[in-house]
Amino acid sequence: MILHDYYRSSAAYRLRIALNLKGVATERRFVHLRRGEQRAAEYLALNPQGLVPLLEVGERRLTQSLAIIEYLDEKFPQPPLLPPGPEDRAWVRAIALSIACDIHPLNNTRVLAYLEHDLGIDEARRATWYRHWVSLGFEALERQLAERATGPFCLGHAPTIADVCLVPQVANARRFDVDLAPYPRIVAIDAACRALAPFAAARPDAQPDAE
Ligand SMILES: N[C@@H](CCC(=O)N[C@@H](CS)C(=O)NCC(=O)O)C(=O)O
Repeated sequence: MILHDYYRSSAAYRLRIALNLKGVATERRFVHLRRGEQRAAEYLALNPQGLVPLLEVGERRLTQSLAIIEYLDEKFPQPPLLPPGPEDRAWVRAIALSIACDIHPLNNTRVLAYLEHDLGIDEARRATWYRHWVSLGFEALERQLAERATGPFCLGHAPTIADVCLVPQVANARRFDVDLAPYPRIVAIDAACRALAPFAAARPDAQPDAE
């Protein structure tokens, strides 16, 4: 398998965590997003969306981090990233999706670049935009987690797909100086996860392409 990756990509970070939890090694190719390598013809031929991560599995090319994580969970069932009960599965998927679909896309590189170059929004207002959408998402997440997250992780005593999505989003929030004080449950789950070797090895500054 070949993982197309970028150290600062939080969607790729999700996948690095999942691969580490599963103990699955891949070849790595790095796509430098700030230099625009995701828009190069040879990368678009692999992934027409021009996004990372991309996982090549033989002749097949898998895109979308959550779809790839579910693929890995089916292919390498241990340790499971989805809990056994259907209601619990729906719950952890909902946490993962609220991050991957409702928070992250509003603050993606190409969105921030559009605000800057096409709409002329200055850096201070772009930062306000960023923090607004993360805070709105985290407020709801903190309340949802308060209802169910009684163990160290989003659900129970082992990380799931919800934690795999939460940790990279918290890393992004820290990078953009989002005040995390109002979200003690999120901060505690993030700390519990990052104490685990598979999460630690996936962090952006531990990657070979980190600058
Ligand atoms: N929904 C996609 C999102 C992928 C995504 O947005 N990747 C970002 C990095 S975190 C990217 O490649 N951005 C390139 C760009 O914005 O030009 C997934 O979960 O895989």
